[in-house]
Amino acid sequence: MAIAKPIRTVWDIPREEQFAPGHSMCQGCAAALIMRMLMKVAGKDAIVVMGTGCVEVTTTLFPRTAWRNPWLHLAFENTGAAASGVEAAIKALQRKGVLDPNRRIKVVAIAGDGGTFDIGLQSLSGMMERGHDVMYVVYDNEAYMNTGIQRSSATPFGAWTTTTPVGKRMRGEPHPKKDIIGIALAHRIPYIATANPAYPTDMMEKFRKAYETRGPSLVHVLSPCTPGWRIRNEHSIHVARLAVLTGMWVQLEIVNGKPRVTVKVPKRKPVREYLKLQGRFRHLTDEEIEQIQKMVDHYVEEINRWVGEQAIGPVAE
Ligand SMILES: Cc1ncc(C[n+]2csc(CCOP(=O)(O)OP(=O)(O)O)c2C)c(N)n1
Ligand code: SF4
Repeated sequence: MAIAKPIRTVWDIPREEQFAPGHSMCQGCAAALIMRMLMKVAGKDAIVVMGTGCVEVTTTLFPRTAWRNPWLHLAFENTGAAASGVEAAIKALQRKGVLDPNRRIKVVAIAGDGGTFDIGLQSLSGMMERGHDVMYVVYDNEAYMNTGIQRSSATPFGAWTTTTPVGKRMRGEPHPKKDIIGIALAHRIPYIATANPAYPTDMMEKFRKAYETRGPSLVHVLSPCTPGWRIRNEHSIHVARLAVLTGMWVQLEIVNGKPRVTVKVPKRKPVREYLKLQGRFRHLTDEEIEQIQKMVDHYVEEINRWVGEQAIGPVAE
């Protein structure tokens, strides 16, 4: 039985709220929106397993909680392992008849980019490799935000963070972003997607499909962070959309290894438009922006070749 109806337009978005207001996320935080939309789709029968990060520290200020679902807090490094354990326990209880075997109870694991790309990578890998029936959502704000904006391996090339400062010896993050989708692909899991809160119905439909998948699924969501990206509160969704329109972020869905682009961009905007709104890129020179443009052009070429069509077009000013 389908869990939620397909989400094609805003009219399909469930009205029920499983994520309560009153948390302490920053104004303009995209992760707050992402969690609200995720939980609308997941509904009442999800068990949330969460690694340490902004979402966790801001939504569970003792003695209150914003989660109307069963919720388990994990250390940074073991979100995937704990999610696997909860899923195995559900199976065992259903087998013994303690829980209704026909009830679809799904484990939803949530972690930041630091908790996923870096410290939690081994436990995520184990979860995917063993084939657990877990939906894993990584909200990627591209740094360790709740501890004060330290870089992660998801921080993009050239971005300022407190551990990739801008000075004589360093010009922000020196490495390109780690390819978490490539890592998930190597595990041959049935459902992988990238999503973005500027495209809410696309994002929620991906959450729905990931939730419905039997076996491991991973949704990688771009999550603009107002203090960490040095953006105005009211710009977070605008910036998220520019990530797609410039080709910095491609909206992908990979079902059983077959990729497609869900939001095509026939004419791409120059990356400068994405970078110029963000204080973390303020120091970049014209040459450095050109270097990032070339990196994005190359990435877009690779994606187009992979999906077998020109899903993302050339830069048109
Ligand atoms: C092994 C370990 N090292 C360091 C920490 C401290 N710590 C807690 S949350 C966090 C950063 C989390 O970053 P990310 O997963 O990107 O989430 P965000 O805060 O950006 O939402 C760190 C370093 C920890 N809890 N455990
Ligand atoms: S620091 Fe960033 S990710 Fe964390 S709550 Fe604030 S806006 Fe959201």
